[in-house]
Order: sequence, then structure tokens, then C-alpha cells
Amino acid sequence: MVNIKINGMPMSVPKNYTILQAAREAGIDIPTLCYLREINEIGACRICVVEVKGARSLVASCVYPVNEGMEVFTNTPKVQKSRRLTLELILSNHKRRCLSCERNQNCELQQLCYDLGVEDESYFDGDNPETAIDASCAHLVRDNSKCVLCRRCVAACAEQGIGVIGTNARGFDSHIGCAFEMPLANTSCVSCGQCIVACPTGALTEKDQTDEVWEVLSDPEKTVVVQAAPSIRATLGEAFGMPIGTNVEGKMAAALRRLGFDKVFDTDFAADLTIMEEANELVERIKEDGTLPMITSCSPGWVNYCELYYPELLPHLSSCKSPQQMFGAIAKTWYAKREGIDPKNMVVVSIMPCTAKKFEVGRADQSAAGVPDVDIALTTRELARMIKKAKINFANLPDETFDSPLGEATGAGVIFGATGGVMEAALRTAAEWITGDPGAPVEFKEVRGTAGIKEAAYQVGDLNIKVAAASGLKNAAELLEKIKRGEADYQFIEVMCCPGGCVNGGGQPIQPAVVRNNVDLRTLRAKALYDEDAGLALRKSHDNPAIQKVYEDFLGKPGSHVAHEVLHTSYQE
Ligand code: HC1
Ligand code: SF4
Repeated sequence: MVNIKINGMPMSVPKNYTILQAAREAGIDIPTLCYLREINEIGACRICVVEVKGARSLVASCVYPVNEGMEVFTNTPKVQKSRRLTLELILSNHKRRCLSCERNQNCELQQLCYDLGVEDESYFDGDNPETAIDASCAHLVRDNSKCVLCRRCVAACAEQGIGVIGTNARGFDSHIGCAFEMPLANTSCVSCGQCIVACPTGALTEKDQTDEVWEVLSDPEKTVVVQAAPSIRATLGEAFGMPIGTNVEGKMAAALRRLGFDKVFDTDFAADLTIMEEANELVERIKEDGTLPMITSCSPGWVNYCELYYPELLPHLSSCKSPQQMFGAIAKTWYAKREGIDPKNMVVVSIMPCTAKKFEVGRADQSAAGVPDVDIALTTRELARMIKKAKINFANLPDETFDSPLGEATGAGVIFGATGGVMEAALRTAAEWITGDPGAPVEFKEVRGTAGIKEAAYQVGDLNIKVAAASGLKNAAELLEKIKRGEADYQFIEVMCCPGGCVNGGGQPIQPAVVRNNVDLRTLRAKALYDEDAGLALRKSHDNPAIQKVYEDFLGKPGSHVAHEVLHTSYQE
């Protein structure tokens, strides 16, 4: 520990602390812009400067270590003037279209300008560098005229082990882009959207498809059904100012109904269906000496990664479509037939925490009824924008339920949204199928939690099943390298592209850095899902009566020919 003073207040802090960390402990959040804890700690933007007694100039508190006897001043006029000057310089070449910007009222630059008293946005106006908009991908748009060069996106992409964006050119012409100014679509970007949630401004946004949804909702020829992914209920409330981890499942269903969707369904139903197929595939691979370990295939950023970076390991991927796609496939085949709807007139919209889902809907081999399984994938943020635009009073909505039958789900489907959840859900079913014991365990807590890689071994009947779950692509790569070296004796691996799983997806509500740096977002959001699961009567996918009905009426049994036609897919090397 070292003894320091902050604004004259004595305190003791661990000696490996930065000034920023020490101030936080004293109850002072020094403003930051480029700083993202453990991801981007580069001290570049100079917003977090403070005065240190005896130092020749102001220091960047996010990287400056404390030392014995140090005296720090966080808000002197000199500090305030410097921060304001930095902001005025940033604003001098910033496209100040705040009123129409998607990040209006959720922009860290806007908030800093307000908090730090910037009164003249145009003080240093002058030449502006030429900027281009990159809208080449299905999932995102980069508008560098709103970029503040904080490099948080670059760091987030590198953190995923991808690194397809960086700073191009120098000085006045510096800008974020891909190598050789290639459009993002021509790179090995996996569409995870982690760069978007790292962006403090409106420079990176998802490709907005809400207008397409408004169009179909007003088309009387179309039956528009919506599905909401497992993790949306744990995060949508944040867009309406509710505490992180509030479960808004009932209000979400009510809001979707008030937006005009003909049927309000739940991706959790399809998550249960995925477990039926995936657990069956796992048991088959184990019994028939198939390729092991089998790896989950529901996270489309992960599937992209495997195809682009580890094509030699594709035989390990489960052939199951993701729940999003299984939902669309069942909706447009079994359900459409049952309801007498022509699948060509059915529009399936999904609400996803994930930008890669926008890419996934366009994949080949995902058209069970001869038309795409899913038509439009919106992010949680896009849904929130629609609810706000429609002036639906979200906080005061009653709790409603999903429609039947594609809205019926078990707790196994709910926990898909957290890292380790798919694994646990599959184990619940596999354990009962292998042992034949309905009393087989429900909870597999070793695969819960936000550690990047989790491992466990379970004795199931005569089998010792060794499993691992990885979230974040760097962690996934570690497991994949182990497989390549022949050192991975697992039977089953779950990989989620985003660190922490879908609760932390690239399409989720954006929390500012001050929250991301200090609150365990992933754990709070995941807790909402585990709590819901714990309170449900049905917690194993195969116990879902709606799933049983689909097999009875249409699919036969898991792994059947029809199931393969409708619910399974292939990958591209
Ligand atoms: Fe996910 Fe999945 S859990 S991938 O994280 O398998 O996106 O929430 O919808 O499809 O069910 C995402 C979440 C989601 C799929 C499911
Ligand atoms: Fe990198 Fe993911 Fe952003 Fe693509 S979407 S640039 S892979 S962080």
C-alpha cells in the first residue's frame, strides 16, 4: 500500500494502482474518453489529466501510477481548462449532427462537453479531413466524421484476436480503417460488433433495419412474426433507464405486441429445439466414434471465425443451425402449414443481442421452406428505438406472455444467453438420455461464470464427459490450438463469440465506459437469466410440451431425415 492525498484527502491504496483507480476509490470518477479498462489503456486522449504536486505538466491519470506521498488534484481550474481545450479541438472536426445521431443522449463526447462546460463547439473550426462512410458489411456502418480517434474499437477488435481495423495515415489525416483502405466486407471481420459497443460516439453503429420492419408491419399481405433471443429480456430494460440485470420479459412481450407483430414468439423455444438436435448429435458422435470434441454452432460470429481462421476444424462444428435460424425454419414450415400461411407471405423478424445475426440470416443453406428462414435481424438497440419511436410507455406496460406454441420454453432455453448456458442446457438433456433417469442433475454450475475458459468433467452413466466453454474469440483460439495439437480430450465445447456470451453481444444496449470500467455487466445480466431458470417448473428442453408436439407432428425424432432437412446446415471452407 502507498499513502497519497487526493484533493487534500489522505488515503492508502495498493501500490499497483493508477491515479484513476485511486480516485474512484475516493468516490471521484475522473472523466475519460479513450480509456476502457483492460482493453484500451493508452493514455492518448488527455481528457483524464490531473495535477500532481511537483510534476512538470498535467499527467494522464488512467496510466499514471500512484507512489508514496503523491498529492493529486483532480479538478483545479488548470485541469478543467485543459480538458475543455481538448474537447474543443476534438469538436473542431467532428460532425456535430447530434440531434439526428443514433447516439444522441448516449454519447460520451456529448456528455463530457456538457459536464465540462464546453460552450463554443465551433471555437477551433477550420479545415476538415475528408472522411468516408463504410457501409460494406451487413452488420455495421462506420462514419469517420463522428470518430474521435480514441482507438477503443481498434483495441476491442484486437482483443477478439481479429485486428482488422487500425489507424491509417498520420497527423491531420489519421483515421480508422482497414489495411489498404479496404472496405470492411473485404476483410476477415467476423461481424461480432464488439467495436460498436466500445465506441463512445456515433462513429460505429449497427446497420439500421427498423424501416424495413415498419414497412412489413404495415403490409396487410404479410404475417409478421417476431422472436426475441434469450438475452434480450436481461438487457432491454437498460435502454429505458432500468437497473442492469432487470428481467423485462413480460414488458418486452407487451411492447412487441403493441408494435403490431402478429405473433410474439420466443427464441428460447428454438433454443430448446437446438438442444434436442445438438444433444442427440453429441450422443451419436460419442457412440459412433464421430469427430470429437463437438463444438456448438449457435454463435454466428464464432462460426464466421471458424470458417475464416480454422477451416480445418469445421468437422468439429455441430451441424445444428442456430436457434435464430431453427426458429425461422420451424415457423415457415410446420407452423405456417398448421396455420395455413404461405411461407412467402410470412416475415420472420428476430430481436438479437448480436450484430453477426444480421450476417447469419443471409447465409447459404438456411432456407428450409425455400425462402430465407429469417428475414430481418434487429439488435436490442434497434428494438428499443422502435419502442421509443412508437411512444410505447415501456416502464408502465403490463407483463404479458409470449404466444403459443413457438413462445413456450424451458429454463434450458433461457440460460442460452450466458456463456456456459448452451453447454449446461445440453448436459441436462444428454445426462437424462444417457442414464434414462428423469432425476438426472439439472444444474452444472462449473460451466457458469464469466471466466474466459471453463472446464469440467462429469460422470454420466458409464461415460466420463469432459467439457469446456470459451467466450471471446481469443479464448476460443486457445482451445482450438489445443485441439490442433491433439491435447484436447474434451467431448464437447461451447464457444460464444462475445466475451461473456450473448448478454455482452455487440447489439446490446451501450453502457458508457464509466459503467463498463466499474460494473461487472456480464455477471449482472447473466444473473437475470439464471434467476429466471431457477424459478421455472420446466428446466430441461426435452420436457417442453411444444417441442414434443413438433416432433410428434412433424420431425419424428431428433436427428431424423426431416430434422436434418429443416434444422441442420453446412459450412464453407
Ligand atoms: Fe444468443 Fe442463441 S444464445 S446465439 O447468444 O444460441 O445472438 O441471446 O439468440 O440463435 O437462443 C445471440 C442470445 C441467441 C441463437 C439462442
Ligand atoms: Fe473487429 Fe468484430 Fe468490429 Fe469486425 S465487428 S471490426 S471483427 S470488432
